[in-house]
Amino acid sequence: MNMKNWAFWRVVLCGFIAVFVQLSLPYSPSVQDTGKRRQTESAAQGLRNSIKQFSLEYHTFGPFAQGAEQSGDLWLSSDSDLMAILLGQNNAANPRKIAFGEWRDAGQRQTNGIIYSNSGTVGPLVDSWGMPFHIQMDGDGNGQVVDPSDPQRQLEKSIIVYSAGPDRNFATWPDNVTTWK
Ligand SMILES: [Ca+2]
Ligand SMILES: [Ca+2]
Repeated sequence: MNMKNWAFWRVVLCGFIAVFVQLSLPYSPSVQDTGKRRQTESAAQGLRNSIKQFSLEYHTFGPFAQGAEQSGDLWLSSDSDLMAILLGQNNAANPRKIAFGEWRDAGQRQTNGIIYSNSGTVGPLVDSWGMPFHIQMDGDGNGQVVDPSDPQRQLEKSIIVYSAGPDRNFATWPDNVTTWK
């Protein structure tokens, strides 16, 4: 092979590599998405465990009930009120001032952690896509909660937590991250 031919094939080869790299690019966000899903799954489980610990300590879901009751069970979101209770910053609801969990600061990206105000006040706990979690608790004590993905069904759970997933929409279930599936 002479030098001219080699130069030609080198250009062709580089072209192939460039096309190949471009074709592979759309796959990298999905790898990133897997990481985000794992973080969200672990935050959802952590949140569920911390509510469980709270109910074992105080033998009630009572403090979470304010304005959240629906057909006997409690439907909440991981808002600032809930997080302040779980972090021991609400003396009326959590008089022993116990922190029932640890969560990272969501930081400037406001994802995967607690969003704090400038003055350091606890805000909502958000998933990897910046949305708070939804939570259901067995407020009527029958050992079941309604399956939010299929309201005709009951789940044999006392606490469930779910994220809206990458599309940030709770109503679209295929991408949602849940503690029971
Ligand atoms: Ca129930
Ligand atoms: Ca969704």
